[in-house]
Amino acid sequence: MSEGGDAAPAMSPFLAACRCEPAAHTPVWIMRQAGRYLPEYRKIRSEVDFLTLTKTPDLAVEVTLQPVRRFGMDAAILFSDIMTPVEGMGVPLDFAPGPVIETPIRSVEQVDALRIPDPEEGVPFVLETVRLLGEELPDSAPLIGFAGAPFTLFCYLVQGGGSKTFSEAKAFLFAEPEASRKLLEKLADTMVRYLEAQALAGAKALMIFDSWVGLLGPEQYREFAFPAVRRMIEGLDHLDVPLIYFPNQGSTLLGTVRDCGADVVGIDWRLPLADARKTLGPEIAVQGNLDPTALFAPRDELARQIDRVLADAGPAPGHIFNLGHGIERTTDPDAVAFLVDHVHEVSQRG
Ligand code: 1CP
Repeated sequence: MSEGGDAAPAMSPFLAACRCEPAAHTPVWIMRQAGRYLPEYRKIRSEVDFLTLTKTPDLAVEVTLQPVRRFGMDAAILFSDIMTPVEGMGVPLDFAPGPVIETPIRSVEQVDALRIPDPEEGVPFVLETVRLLGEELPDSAPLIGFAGAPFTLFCYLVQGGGSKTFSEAKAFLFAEPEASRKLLEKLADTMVRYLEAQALAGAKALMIFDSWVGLLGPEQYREFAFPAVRRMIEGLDHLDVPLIYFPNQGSTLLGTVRDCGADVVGIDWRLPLADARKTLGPEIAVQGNLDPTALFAPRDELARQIDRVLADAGPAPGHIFNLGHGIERTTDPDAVAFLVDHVHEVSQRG
């Protein structure tokens, strides 16, 4: 493994890469690294439902630590969900297994009725989990706090649940632009407070998931989703923690994304990292972007795919290895172990 050595940088490889500074090796973690592909996660989930798991700090800490322990990940990600803070806004929430909202938001009156909650009151269990993780995690695996981007949260709130197209949510943007903008701003302001609270509780980096933004054309992105995420990032600028923005399936939007203010941009597998780097420039780090299904390939092919991602990222600092989206639940954990070890070995820099 790659820890130690007299000249080891004071900063963890993950935090160094976030700041485009040289790291001892390319850091690696994977989206949805805590979850159902791990038998130790399934064991806990067989005893409690998902909401209980997110609301019980000891259990949330345990499942956050599981992949760090098993694989030696270079970062941990808080075990929670992007929808968790929405309950405190006054929106009752269920999971089956994705988020379900009984009364979707479809009017300006419903938008006006939403609260911007104090995180210590709305989600004390999340902040307690973050605090406990600060005691448990090694310095080599800093904690990433996270939130949903306003547009992605908007998708669930207006649609009422998961969808392949989020047509109702997108239709609302076109039909009710003013109410939409109001909702997006309210979500941005709520998420600023939520992420700020996570950083104050000890999160070392913050990630904003824009999972559904690839459904938008460039004009709707620039008019609605982008200003809201930019507002969010501006609101967090005063914090001394790196900000990661992940515009999933957003390769055609990267020219706009470049100006969002994030330190790191997550890239899905549809765009080579070299192209992303060209658009984003040398001062923004990239995170990604192995196709999650590559983990089902024989080891030699998996190694080849990993090497290609590393080669695409190039020798400049500022690459955090990750999948291009969340890990599939049928993935063999041994393939993940191979991935982490291979990235560490190949990218070792003394
Ligand atoms: O065990 C279970 O049944 C629950 C499955 C599950 C898990 C493990 C859900 C429901 N959420 C989570 C945890 C989670 N969600 C994490 C922390 C774990 C980790 O990464 O290790 C994070 C960061 C999220 C974020 C999240 N939730 C996103 C953004 C990231 C992405 O994958 O794009 C989204 C879109 C959600 C919504 C959601 N929550 C759960 C599901 C199954 C879904 C997506 C399904 C849908 O849209 O219907």
